[in-house]
Amino acid sequence: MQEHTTTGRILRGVGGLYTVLLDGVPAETVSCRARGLFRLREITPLPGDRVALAVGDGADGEAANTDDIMIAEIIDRRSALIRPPLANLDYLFVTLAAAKPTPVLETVDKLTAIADHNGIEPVIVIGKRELNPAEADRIADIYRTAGFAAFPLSCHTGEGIDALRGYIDQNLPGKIAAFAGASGVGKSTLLTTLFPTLDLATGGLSRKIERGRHTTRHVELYPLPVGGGTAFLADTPGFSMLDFARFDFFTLDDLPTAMRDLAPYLGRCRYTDCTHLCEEGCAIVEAVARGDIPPSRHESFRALYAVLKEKKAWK
Ligand SMILES: Nc1nc2c(ncn2[C@@H]2O[C@H](COP(=O)(O)OP(=O)(O)O)[C@@H](O)[C@H]2O)c(=O)[nH]1
Ligand SMILES: [Mg+2]
Ligand SMILES: [Zn+2]
Repeated sequence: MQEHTTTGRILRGVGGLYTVLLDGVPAETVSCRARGLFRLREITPLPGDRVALAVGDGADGEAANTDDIMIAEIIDRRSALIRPPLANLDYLFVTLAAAKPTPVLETVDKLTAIADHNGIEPVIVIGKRELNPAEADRIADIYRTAGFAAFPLSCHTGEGIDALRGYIDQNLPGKIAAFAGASGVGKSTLLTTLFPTLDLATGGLSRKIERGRHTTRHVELYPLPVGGGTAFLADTPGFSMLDFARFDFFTLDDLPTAMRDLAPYLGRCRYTDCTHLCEEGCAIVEAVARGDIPPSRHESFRALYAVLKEKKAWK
């Protein structure tokens, strides 16, 4: 049998059957399985992976059925999350609300640290701004000072939406993104506002987590037009804060370097074994006192330090 290769991106994988968006125009998807060699190597292709496909030519020159196409190789996997199962996530939109529910910055800081540690760019979205504009802007300031892009906005008044849309159009073409945040902060509303073509009503991002005995949690990527390109939005029904927090090994030693506004001060403390909690001569504590590091970021550092010290590792 003749064979040629083509390339594409895995959009979903359920029960060993993958949906792959082929490169090229017009966009075309195929269903296929992975070669047995993946099982031998104990590597599982994941949504988000770029893959090479081996295509066997059927009798009429066309690939006749699913079995004539196989995932042959994973190309350049940059990162892989175990939970949610997703490869190459580029952007994590950490979503909270100015009010209803009350913002919890420690949770935001935990998510951003884990994302940063995994090479994922966190973007802070503060929704429901019209309920408390001063609070929304205060939070945005904290995260801009810490070195993140931050967008206070309201889906009800439309304020701030264009700024986020501009960021998305500029940065997301060709990238994989996900929205995380507590239930009720307004993620679904925002996604509908940003991407009207997304059909939230018929499943997709609003789908409930399937917890049945024979269903495993899976992620699906939705290709979306952004800024003249295509972004891949991860359907993450199971992304509670906790799920994200558990996705990777993360130790106490990783914490200071994973907080991007604290990291530049490392190595500048008086004592080499400084824990940066409250020590004399701590460069980080001094930077907080000067107003160069937002106090809430250091409070989160201390809280997360305590958790990590207790647990040794988040898993
Ligand atoms: N006041 C206000 N409420 C909003 C806004 N955006 C969404 N909501 C409301 O917040 C609630 C939760 O929204 P939803 O999108 O389902 O949140 P999700 O659980 O994060 O997906 C709904 O009642 C929305 O109408 C907003 O900009 N302002
Ligand atoms: Mg929702
Ligand atoms: Zn220190």
